[in-house]
Amino acid sequence: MRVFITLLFVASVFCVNAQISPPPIFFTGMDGILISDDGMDIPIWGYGLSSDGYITVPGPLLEYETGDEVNLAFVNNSSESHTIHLHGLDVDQANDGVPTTSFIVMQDGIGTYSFTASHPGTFLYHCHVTTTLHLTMGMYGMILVRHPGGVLFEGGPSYYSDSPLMFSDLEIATNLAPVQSYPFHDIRPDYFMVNGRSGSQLETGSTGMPGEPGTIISCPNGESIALRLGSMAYTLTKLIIPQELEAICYMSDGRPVPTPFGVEELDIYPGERFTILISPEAEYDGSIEVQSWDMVNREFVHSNFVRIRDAALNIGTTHMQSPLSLSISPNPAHDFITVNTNDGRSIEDWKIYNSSGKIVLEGQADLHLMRIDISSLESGSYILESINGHRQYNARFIR
Ligand SMILES: [Cu+2]
Repeated sequence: MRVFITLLFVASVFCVNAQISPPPIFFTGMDGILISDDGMDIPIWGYGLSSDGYITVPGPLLEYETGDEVNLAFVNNSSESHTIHLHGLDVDQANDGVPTTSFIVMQDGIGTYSFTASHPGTFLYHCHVTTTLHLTMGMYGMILVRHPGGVLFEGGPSYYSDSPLMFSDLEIATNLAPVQSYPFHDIRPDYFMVNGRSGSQLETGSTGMPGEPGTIISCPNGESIALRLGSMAYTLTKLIIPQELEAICYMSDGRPVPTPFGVEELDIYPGERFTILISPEAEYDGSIEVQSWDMVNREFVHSNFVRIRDAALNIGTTHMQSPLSLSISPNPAHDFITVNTNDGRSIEDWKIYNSSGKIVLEGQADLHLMRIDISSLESGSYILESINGHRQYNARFIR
Protein backbone atom coordinates (compact mmCIF):
# COMPACT_ATOMS: atom_id res chain seq x y z
CA MET A 1 0.00 0.00 0.00
CA ARG A 2 3.03 2.28 -0.38
CA VAL A 3 1.43 3.86 -3.46
CA PHE A 4 -1.71 4.81 -1.61
CA ILE A 5 0.15 6.38 1.30
CA THR A 6 2.30 8.44 -1.09
CA LEU A 7 -0.88 9.71 -2.71
CA LEU A 8 -2.41 10.84 0.55
CA PHE A 9 0.77 12.73 1.34
CA VAL A 10 0.90 14.47 -2.02
CA ALA A 11 -2.79 15.31 -1.85
CA SER A 12 -2.31 17.04 1.49
CA VAL A 13 0.61 19.07 0.11
CA PHE A 14 -1.57 20.28 -2.74
CA CYS A 15 -4.43 21.23 -0.46
CA VAL A 16 -2.22 23.83 1.23
CA ASN A 17 -2.13 25.87 -1.96
CA ALA A 18 -5.64 25.03 -3.13
CA GLN A 19 -8.15 27.80 -3.75
CA ILE A 20 -11.87 27.29 -3.17
CA SER A 21 -12.32 23.90 -4.81
CA PRO A 22 -9.08 21.98 -5.30
CA PRO A 23 -8.58 20.88 -8.92
CA PRO A 24 -8.32 17.15 -9.64
CA ILE A 25 -4.89 15.61 -9.21
CA PHE A 26 -3.88 12.97 -11.73
CA PHE A 27 -1.70 10.03 -10.90
CA THR A 28 -0.38 7.11 -12.95
CA GLY A 29 -0.38 3.41 -12.38
CA MET A 30 1.44 0.69 -14.31
CA ASP A 31 -0.15 -2.24 -12.50
CA GLY A 32 -3.77 -2.10 -13.70
CA ILE A 33 -5.87 -4.91 -15.16
CA LEU A 34 -8.49 -4.59 -17.89
CA ILE A 35 -10.85 -7.55 -18.03
CA SER A 36 -11.52 -8.29 -21.69
CA ASP A 37 -14.89 -9.17 -23.16
CA ASP A 38 -13.96 -12.87 -23.05
CA GLY A 39 -12.67 -12.71 -19.47
CA MET A 40 -8.95 -12.32 -20.04
CA ASP A 41 -6.85 -10.15 -17.65
CA ILE A 42 -5.02 -7.62 -19.84
CA PRO A 43 -2.27 -5.64 -18.09
CA ILE A 44 -2.69 -1.89 -18.51
CA TRP A 45 -1.06 1.38 -17.54
CA GLY A 46 -3.14 4.48 -17.14
CA TYR A 47 -4.20 7.66 -15.44
CA GLY A 48 -6.54 8.05 -12.50
CA LEU A 49 -7.67 10.67 -10.01
CA SER A 50 -5.71 10.48 -6.79
CA SER A 51 -9.00 11.06 -4.96
CA ASP A 52 -10.28 7.79 -6.47
CA GLY A 53 -7.08 5.81 -6.02
CA TYR A 54 -7.42 3.64 -9.14
CA ILE A 55 -6.54 3.97 -12.83
CA THR A 56 -8.90 3.48 -15.75
CA VAL A 57 -8.68 3.03 -19.53
CA PRO A 58 -9.51 5.52 -20.87
CA GLY A 59 -8.39 7.85 -18.08
CA PRO A 60 -10.81 10.19 -16.29
CA LEU A 61 -12.84 12.54 -18.49
CA LEU A 62 -11.55 16.09 -17.98
CA GLU A 63 -14.40 18.64 -18.20
CA TYR A 64 -13.96 22.41 -18.46
CA GLU A 65 -15.92 25.45 -19.56
CA THR A 66 -14.71 27.84 -22.27
CA GLY A 67 -12.30 30.32 -20.71
CA ASP A 68 -11.40 28.23 -17.67
CA GLU A 69 -7.89 28.74 -16.32
CA VAL A 70 -6.68 25.20 -15.72
CA ASN A 71 -3.93 23.86 -13.50
CA LEU A 72 -3.76 20.12 -14.01
CA ALA A 73 -1.54 18.59 -11.33
CA PHE A 74 0.14 15.30 -12.14
CA VAL A 75 1.84 12.99 -9.66
CA ASN A 76 3.96 10.21 -11.12
CA ASN A 77 4.24 7.46 -8.56
CA SER A 78 4.93 4.73 -11.13
CA SER A 79 8.30 3.27 -12.03
CA GLU A 80 8.80 5.13 -15.35
CA SER A 81 8.64 8.69 -16.68
CA HIS A 82 5.38 9.97 -18.16
CA THR A 83 3.74 13.17 -19.42
CA ILE A 84 0.27 14.45 -20.26
CA HIS A 85 0.16 15.73 -23.84
CA LEU A 86 -2.89 17.98 -24.32
CA HIS A 87 -3.82 16.86 -27.83
CA GLY A 88 -5.47 19.61 -29.88
CA LEU A 89 -5.78 22.19 -27.09
CA ASP A 90 -4.33 25.63 -27.72
CA VAL A 91 -1.67 25.47 -25.01
CA ASP A 92 1.85 26.92 -25.04
CA GLN A 93 4.76 24.63 -25.77
CA ALA A 94 5.98 24.53 -22.18
CA ASN A 95 2.68 22.94 -21.09
CA ASP A 96 2.16 20.64 -24.06
CA GLY A 97 3.55 17.43 -22.56
CA VAL A 98 5.92 16.55 -25.42
CA PRO A 99 9.10 15.53 -23.55
CA THR A 100 11.62 17.26 -25.85
CA THR A 101 9.86 20.65 -25.91
CA SER A 102 7.88 20.63 -22.64
CA PHE A 103 8.81 18.76 -19.47
CA ILE A 104 8.83 15.15 -18.39
CA VAL A 105 7.55 13.93 -15.03
CA MET A 106 10.07 11.45 -13.67
CA GLN A 107 9.39 8.64 -11.23
CA ASP A 108 8.15 10.11 -7.92
CA GLY A 109 7.97 13.55 -9.59
CA ILE A 110 5.19 16.10 -9.67
CA GLY A 111 4.25 18.40 -12.55
CA THR A 112 1.50 20.92 -13.28
CA TYR A 113 0.13 21.68 -16.73
CA SER A 114 -1.28 25.23 -16.90
CA PHE A 115 -3.42 26.43 -19.78
CA THR A 116 -6.59 28.31 -20.70
CA ALA A 117 -9.44 26.23 -22.14
CA SER A 118 -9.80 28.89 -24.82
CA HIS A 119 -12.01 27.03 -27.31
CA PRO A 120 -15.04 24.81 -26.73
CA GLY A 121 -14.85 21.34 -28.23
CA THR A 122 -13.70 17.74 -27.92
CA PHE A 123 -10.01 17.11 -27.22
CA LEU A 124 -7.73 14.29 -26.09
CA TYR A 125 -4.81 13.76 -23.78
CA HIS A 126 -2.18 11.06 -23.74
CA CYS A 127 1.29 10.22 -22.49
CA HIS A 128 4.03 11.24 -24.93
CA VAL A 129 6.87 9.12 -23.53
CA THR A 130 7.84 6.11 -25.69
CA THR A 131 4.55 6.96 -27.25
CA THR A 132 3.40 3.86 -29.15
CA LEU A 133 4.07 1.64 -26.13
CA HIS A 134 2.49 3.93 -23.52
CA LEU A 135 -0.55 4.37 -25.79
CA THR A 136 -1.25 0.71 -26.37
CA MET A 137 -0.85 0.23 -22.61
CA GLY A 138 -3.74 2.67 -22.05
CA MET A 139 -2.36 6.10 -21.15
CA TYR A 140 -4.98 8.37 -22.73
CA GLY A 141 -8.32 10.06 -22.16
CA MET A 142 -10.74 12.72 -23.40
CA ILE A 143 -11.10 16.43 -22.60
CA LEU A 144 -14.43 18.17 -23.01
CA VAL A 145 -14.64 21.97 -23.08
CA ARG A 146 -18.28 23.03 -22.86
CA HIS A 147 -19.54 26.43 -23.89
CA PRO A 148 -21.76 28.30 -21.40
CA GLY A 149 -25.50 28.44 -22.09
CA GLY A 150 -26.05 24.88 -23.28
CA VAL A 151 -24.77 25.52 -26.81
CA LEU A 152 -21.93 23.73 -28.58
CA PHE A 153 -20.14 27.04 -29.31
CA GLU A 154 -20.94 30.75 -29.57
CA GLY A 155 -23.86 30.99 -32.02
CA GLY A 156 -24.00 27.18 -32.28
CA PRO A 157 -26.92 24.81 -31.70
CA SER A 158 -28.29 24.08 -28.23
CA TYR A 159 -28.44 20.49 -27.00
CA TYR A 160 -29.54 18.43 -24.04
CA SER A 161 -26.47 16.48 -22.84
CA ASP A 162 -23.05 15.10 -23.79
CA SER A 163 -22.13 11.50 -24.52
CA PRO A 164 -18.37 11.03 -24.80
CA LEU A 165 -17.36 8.08 -27.00
CA MET A 166 -13.66 7.35 -27.01
CA PHE A 167 -12.41 4.77 -29.50
CA SER A 168 -9.20 2.89 -28.80
CA ASP A 169 -7.53 -0.47 -29.24
CA LEU A 170 -4.54 -2.43 -28.07
CA GLU A 171 -2.27 -5.27 -29.10
CA ILE A 172 -2.69 -7.95 -26.45
CA ALA A 173 0.81 -9.47 -26.90
CA THR A 174 2.42 -6.07 -26.28
CA ASN A 175 0.37 -5.47 -23.15
CA LEU A 176 1.33 -8.91 -21.83
CA ALA A 177 5.05 -8.17 -22.38
CA PRO A 178 5.53 -4.38 -22.55
CA VAL A 179 9.26 -4.22 -23.18
CA GLN A 180 9.81 -1.86 -26.13
CA SER A 181 8.17 0.68 -28.39
CA TYR A 182 7.48 -0.07 -32.03
CA PRO A 183 6.93 2.15 -35.08
CA PHE A 184 3.29 3.24 -35.11
CA HIS A 185 2.42 1.06 -38.14
CA ASP A 186 3.89 -2.06 -36.51
CA ILE A 187 1.30 -2.07 -33.72
CA ARG A 188 -1.39 -4.48 -34.94
CA PRO A 189 -4.30 -4.17 -32.50
CA ASP A 190 -6.41 -7.23 -31.75
CA TYR A 191 -8.69 -5.77 -29.04
CA PHE A 192 -11.04 -2.91 -29.83
CA MET A 193 -12.84 -0.66 -27.34
CA VAL A 194 -15.41 2.09 -26.96
CA ASN A 195 -14.90 3.87 -23.62
CA GLY A 196 -12.72 0.93 -22.55
CA ARG A 197 -15.43 -1.63 -23.25
CA SER A 198 -15.75 -4.18 -26.01
CA GLY A 199 -18.44 -6.46 -27.44
CA SER A 200 -21.08 -7.48 -24.90
CA GLN A 201 -19.50 -5.25 -22.21
CA LEU A 202 -20.97 -2.25 -24.00
CA GLU A 203 -24.39 -3.36 -22.79
CA THR A 204 -23.67 -5.36 -19.67
CA GLY A 205 -20.80 -3.36 -18.16
CA SER A 206 -18.03 -4.91 -16.07
CA THR A 207 -14.58 -4.36 -17.51
CA GLY A 208 -12.94 -4.51 -14.14
CA MET A 209 -12.94 -0.70 -14.20
CA PRO A 210 -14.82 0.53 -11.15
CA GLY A 211 -16.84 3.72 -11.28
CA GLU A 212 -17.08 3.75 -15.05
CA PRO A 213 -20.49 4.55 -16.56
CA GLY A 214 -22.01 2.23 -19.14
CA THR A 215 -22.17 3.06 -22.80
CA ILE A 216 -25.88 2.82 -23.52
CA ILE A 217 -27.00 6.28 -24.59
CA SER A 218 -30.45 7.17 -23.31
CA CYS A 219 -32.16 10.02 -25.19
CA PRO A 220 -35.15 11.94 -23.89
CA ASN A 221 -37.64 12.19 -26.74
CA GLY A 222 -37.20 15.27 -28.90
CA GLU A 223 -33.86 16.30 -27.40
CA SER A 224 -30.47 16.40 -29.10
CA ILE A 225 -27.51 14.55 -27.65
CA ALA A 226 -23.95 15.68 -28.42
CA LEU A 227 -21.76 12.70 -29.28
CA ARG A 228 -18.22 13.66 -28.33
CA LEU A 229 -16.14 11.42 -30.58
CA GLY A 230 -12.40 10.93 -30.30
CA SER A 231 -9.98 8.25 -31.46
CA MET A 232 -6.85 7.06 -29.73
CA ALA A 233 -6.84 3.86 -31.81
CA TYR A 234 -4.15 2.42 -34.08
CA THR A 235 -6.87 1.58 -36.57
CA LEU A 236 -9.27 3.66 -38.65
CA THR A 237 -12.62 3.97 -36.83
CA LYS A 238 -15.59 4.01 -39.20
CA LEU A 239 -18.99 4.86 -37.70
CA ILE A 240 -22.18 3.64 -39.36
CA ILE A 241 -24.93 5.94 -38.03
CA PRO A 242 -28.59 5.02 -38.67
CA GLN A 243 -30.46 7.60 -40.72
CA GLU A 244 -33.21 7.79 -38.03
CA LEU A 245 -30.76 9.48 -35.65
CA GLU A 246 -30.62 12.51 -37.99
CA ALA A 247 -26.94 12.99 -37.13
CA ILE A 248 -25.38 16.35 -37.98
CA CYS A 249 -21.67 17.06 -37.64
CA TYR A 250 -21.02 20.51 -36.16
CA MET A 251 -17.41 20.37 -35.03
CA SER A 252 -14.14 18.79 -36.03
CA ASP A 253 -10.85 18.81 -34.12
CA GLY A 254 -11.98 21.41 -31.62
CA ARG A 255 -13.44 23.96 -34.05
CA PRO A 256 -16.87 24.46 -35.68
CA VAL A 257 -16.99 23.17 -39.28
CA PRO A 258 -17.71 25.92 -41.86
CA THR A 259 -21.01 24.28 -42.85
CA PRO A 260 -22.65 21.62 -40.62
CA PHE A 261 -23.44 18.46 -42.57
CA GLY A 262 -25.63 15.38 -42.17
CA VAL A 263 -23.65 12.22 -41.56
CA GLU A 264 -24.44 8.51 -41.82
CA GLU A 265 -20.88 7.25 -42.21
CA LEU A 266 -17.86 8.87 -40.60
CA ASP A 267 -14.16 8.00 -40.78
CA ILE A 268 -12.19 8.93 -37.66
CA TYR A 269 -8.42 8.60 -37.93
CA PRO A 270 -6.14 8.33 -34.86
CA GLY A 271 -6.09 11.61 -32.93
CA GLU A 272 -9.16 13.06 -34.69
CA ARG A 273 -12.24 14.38 -32.87
CA PHE A 274 -15.75 15.20 -34.01
CA THR A 275 -18.84 16.59 -32.27
CA ILE A 276 -22.11 15.33 -33.72
CA LEU A 277 -25.68 15.98 -32.63
CA ILE A 278 -28.18 13.13 -32.83
CA SER A 279 -31.94 13.57 -32.43
CA PRO A 280 -33.56 10.14 -32.24
CA GLU A 281 -37.22 9.78 -33.11
CA ALA A 282 -39.71 8.74 -30.41
CA GLU A 283 -39.32 5.09 -29.34
CA TYR A 284 -36.05 4.78 -31.20
CA ASP A 285 -34.01 1.76 -30.13
CA GLY A 286 -31.00 0.96 -32.29
CA SER A 287 -27.22 1.06 -32.50
CA ILE A 288 -24.34 2.93 -34.02
CA GLU A 289 -21.87 0.46 -35.49
CA VAL A 290 -18.23 1.20 -34.68
CA GLN A 291 -16.03 -0.51 -37.25
CA SER A 292 -12.25 -0.85 -36.91
CA TRP A 293 -10.19 -1.02 -40.09
CA ASP A 294 -6.51 -1.97 -40.35
CA MET A 295 -4.84 1.12 -41.83
CA VAL A 296 -1.90 -0.72 -43.41
CA ASN A 297 -3.79 -3.21 -45.57
CA ARG A 298 -7.20 -1.44 -45.49
CA GLU A 299 -9.01 -4.50 -44.14
CA PHE A 300 -12.06 -4.57 -41.88
CA VAL A 301 -11.12 -6.16 -38.55
CA HIS A 302 -13.85 -5.67 -35.94
CA SER A 303 -17.23 -4.16 -35.06
CA ASN A 304 -18.57 -2.86 -31.74
CA PHE A 305 -22.07 -1.51 -31.26
CA VAL A 306 -23.17 1.48 -29.18
CA ARG A 307 -26.84 1.23 -28.31
CA ILE A 308 -29.00 4.36 -28.49
CA ARG A 309 -32.55 4.37 -27.18
CA ASP A 310 -35.39 6.66 -26.28
CA ALA A 311 -35.35 7.25 -22.51
CA ALA A 312 -39.14 6.91 -22.52
CA LEU A 313 -38.75 3.19 -23.22
CA ASN A 314 -37.52 3.14 -19.66
CA ILE A 315 -35.43 0.05 -19.92
CA GLY A 316 -33.03 0.10 -16.99
CA THR A 317 -29.91 2.03 -17.79
CA THR A 318 -26.49 2.04 -16.23
CA HIS A 319 -25.75 5.42 -17.74
CA MET A 320 -27.30 7.96 -15.43
CA GLN A 321 -27.42 5.92 -12.21
CA SER A 322 -26.43 8.05 -9.25
CA PRO A 323 -23.67 6.51 -7.13
CA LEU A 324 -25.35 8.09 -4.09
CA SER A 325 -28.02 5.41 -3.93
CA LEU A 326 -25.63 3.03 -2.20
CA SER A 327 -24.19 3.54 1.27
CA ILE A 328 -21.48 1.69 3.17
CA SER A 329 -21.02 1.80 6.91
CA PRO A 330 -18.88 2.01 8.86
CA ASN A 331 -16.38 3.74 6.64
CA PRO A 332 -13.47 3.34 7.31
CA ALA A 333 -14.32 -0.22 8.31
CA HIS A 334 -12.47 -3.01 10.06
CA ASP A 335 -13.93 -6.55 9.74
CA PHE A 336 -17.40 -5.96 8.24
CA ILE A 337 -19.19 -3.42 6.08
CA THR A 338 -22.95 -2.99 5.95
CA VAL A 339 -24.19 -2.14 2.48
CA ASN A 340 -27.54 -0.46 1.92
CA THR A 341 -29.10 0.40 -1.45
CA ASN A 342 -30.94 3.53 -0.43
CA ASP A 343 -33.61 3.12 -3.10
CA GLY A 344 -34.71 -0.23 -1.64
CA ARG A 345 -33.66 -2.33 -4.63
CA SER A 346 -31.84 -5.58 -4.06
CA ILE A 347 -28.25 -6.25 -4.93
CA GLU A 348 -27.77 -9.33 -7.07
CA ASP A 349 -24.03 -9.50 -7.72
CA TRP A 350 -21.32 -7.57 -5.96
CA LYS A 351 -17.59 -7.15 -6.44
CA ILE A 352 -14.90 -5.36 -4.47
CA TYR A 353 -12.00 -3.85 -6.45
CA ASN A 354 -8.65 -2.78 -5.04
CA SER A 355 -6.88 0.43 -6.11
CA SER A 356 -5.35 -1.31 -9.14
CA GLY A 357 -8.79 -2.27 -10.44
CA LYS A 358 -8.42 -5.96 -9.52
CA ILE A 359 -11.34 -7.90 -8.04
CA VAL A 360 -10.43 -8.98 -4.51
CA LEU A 361 -13.81 -10.24 -3.25
CA GLU A 362 -17.12 -11.03 -4.96
CA GLY A 363 -20.42 -12.65 -4.19
CA GLN A 364 -24.15 -12.81 -4.76
CA ALA A 365 -27.09 -11.78 -2.63
CA ASP A 366 -30.73 -10.90 -3.01
CA LEU A 367 -30.99 -8.19 -0.38
CA HIS A 368 -31.08 -4.44 -0.19
CA LEU A 369 -29.24 -4.50 3.16
CA MET A 370 -26.33 -6.85 3.71
CA ARG A 371 -23.12 -7.40 5.62
CA ILE A 372 -19.86 -8.31 3.92
CA ASP A 373 -16.89 -9.79 5.75
CA ILE A 374 -13.84 -7.79 4.66
CA SER A 375 -11.46 -9.10 7.31
CA SER A 376 -9.36 -10.83 4.61
CA LEU A 377 -8.54 -7.50 2.89
CA GLU A 378 -5.35 -5.62 3.63
CA SER A 379 -5.53 -1.95 4.61
CA GLY A 380 -6.33 0.35 1.72
CA SER A 381 -8.92 1.98 -0.47
CA TYR A 382 -11.54 -0.17 -2.23
CA ILE A 383 -14.52 0.19 -4.54
CA LEU A 384 -17.67 -1.86 -4.06
CA GLU A 385 -19.57 -2.38 -7.30
CA SER A 386 -22.97 -4.00 -7.18
CA ILE A 387 -25.45 -4.85 -9.89
CA ASN A 388 -29.21 -5.08 -9.93
CA GLY A 389 -30.39 -5.98 -13.44
CA HIS A 390 -29.14 -3.09 -15.55
CA ARG A 391 -28.54 -0.87 -12.53
CA GLN A 392 -25.02 -0.50 -11.30
CA TYR A 393 -23.95 1.04 -8.01
CA ASN A 394 -20.48 2.04 -6.90
CA ALA A 395 -19.18 3.23 -3.57
CA ARG A 396 -15.73 3.71 -2.12
CA PHE A 397 -14.61 2.57 1.29
CA ILE A 398 -11.41 2.33 3.27
CA ARG A 399 -10.32 -0.55 5.40
CU1 LIG B 1 3.66 7.19 -20.11
